[in-house]
Amino acid sequence: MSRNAESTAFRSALEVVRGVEPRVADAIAAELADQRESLKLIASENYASPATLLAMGNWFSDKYAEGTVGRRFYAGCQNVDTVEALAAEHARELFGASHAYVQPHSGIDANLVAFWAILADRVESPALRKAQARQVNDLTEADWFALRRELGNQRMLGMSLDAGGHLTHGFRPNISGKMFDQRSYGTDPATGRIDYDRVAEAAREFKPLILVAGYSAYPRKVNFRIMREIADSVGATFMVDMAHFAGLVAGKVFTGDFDPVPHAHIVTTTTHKSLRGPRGGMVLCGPELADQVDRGCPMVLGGPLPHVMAAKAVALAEARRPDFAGYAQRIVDNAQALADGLLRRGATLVTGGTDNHLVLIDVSGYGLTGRQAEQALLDSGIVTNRNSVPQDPNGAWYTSGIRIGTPALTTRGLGAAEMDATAELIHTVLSQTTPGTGPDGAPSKAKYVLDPAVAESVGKQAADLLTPFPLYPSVDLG
Ligand code: DSN
Repeated sequence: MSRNAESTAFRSALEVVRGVEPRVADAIAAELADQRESLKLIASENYASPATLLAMGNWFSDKYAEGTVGRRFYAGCQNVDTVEALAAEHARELFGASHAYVQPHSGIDANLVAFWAILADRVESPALRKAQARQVNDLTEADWFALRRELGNQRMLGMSLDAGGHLTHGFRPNISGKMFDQRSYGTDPATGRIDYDRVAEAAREFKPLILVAGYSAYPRKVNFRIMREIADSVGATFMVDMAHFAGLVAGKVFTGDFDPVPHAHIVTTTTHKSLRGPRGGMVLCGPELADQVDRGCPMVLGGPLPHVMAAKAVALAEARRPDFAGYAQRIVDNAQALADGLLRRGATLVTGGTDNHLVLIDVSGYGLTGRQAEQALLDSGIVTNRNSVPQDPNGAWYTSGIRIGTPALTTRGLGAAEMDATAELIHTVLSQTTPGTGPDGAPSKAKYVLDPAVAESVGKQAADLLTPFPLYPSVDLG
């Protein structure tokens, strides 16, 4: 598409929206301006292509399409079938999976689909078999009671939250923490890395139905071959949530033992992080779980979002192009340059570095909580998020860490030199911020003191760093 066509498309769309509710059109335009101006280091965010964004804004949004391709609960789904089948085909080809389910609306939804599929496949329940044989009307009260009892209290072993695991891997704020009897594996306190012997020991003791690997704040590769061996040794189903690093798998940066697809029974992901697609989720699996996975809607999902599936098909087609591999490698190169720059300036990094797209700074080395650091960086035009570090003394709200990631800035075109300059800006802010006090003069985990002149100067340097790398250069809203 020419630059002119992209500008025309977005301008026209805004003009139409402005005719109905101008405040929405203004907010959309303001969001682009804000994104253009911020040094975005949120590890889970990215910038989807104009083609991906445009594929979402259309009449596919008007269509109900519960069910799956060729087997819908509504008539007239032939065009939805086309885009869903295309998205699934691109996903299968890209990741080498035998089955892809592209309906989940988010990563949480994708994980719920996977949990249901594993429970339905693994738990021996005569009541469940009856229900699956579509004899729901034959189920007695006692059957329903047995079904709830048999499906509940199953065991899940996943990575602990403060070691970088995700809420949906069996933690209380998510339904998985209420559905499953959960135990977690942490990381080695000396290295910050997964200790596979300890995972194996926990699996032997706990005998989980599901072993989950995957993370949202662990800066290292995971050896999925070893994790599968551990799962097999206790008869667990091995599930990988690759939401954060799907782009590195797609771009063949993570291969062999580090590619989850050949090793896991089931893999879930989001499509909007390093994969650079629309906001949504996806499940990949082999034939043995495919039938249960395809029951995702209406079993645990609301009606599919065909406009988002259209955008998934576009983004996955983009990820199959040869240049995506170069992009994926640059994400990791940039994260390593950022980590090196921070280490050289004296920052403490969890695990001492990174081999993926993210870096976790332990800001207690600067005498700060994660919350203080996050806000001080934000005042200076640097967008990050606070995150727990292993055995975090400040808990999950204030935290002791700042998580930074490179997928978004890499999409903009920033490289190693700019990563070093970014490390300098982060270090300047963190080393010049001091903890503040509450109204009673007591030390505060939230308040901080940063000279506004420092924040302003860093903000200006951050903006200068971005100037040569315009975001959506093809889009001029006039
Ligand atoms: N919210 C995502 C992240 O920031 O990692 C994961 O759910």
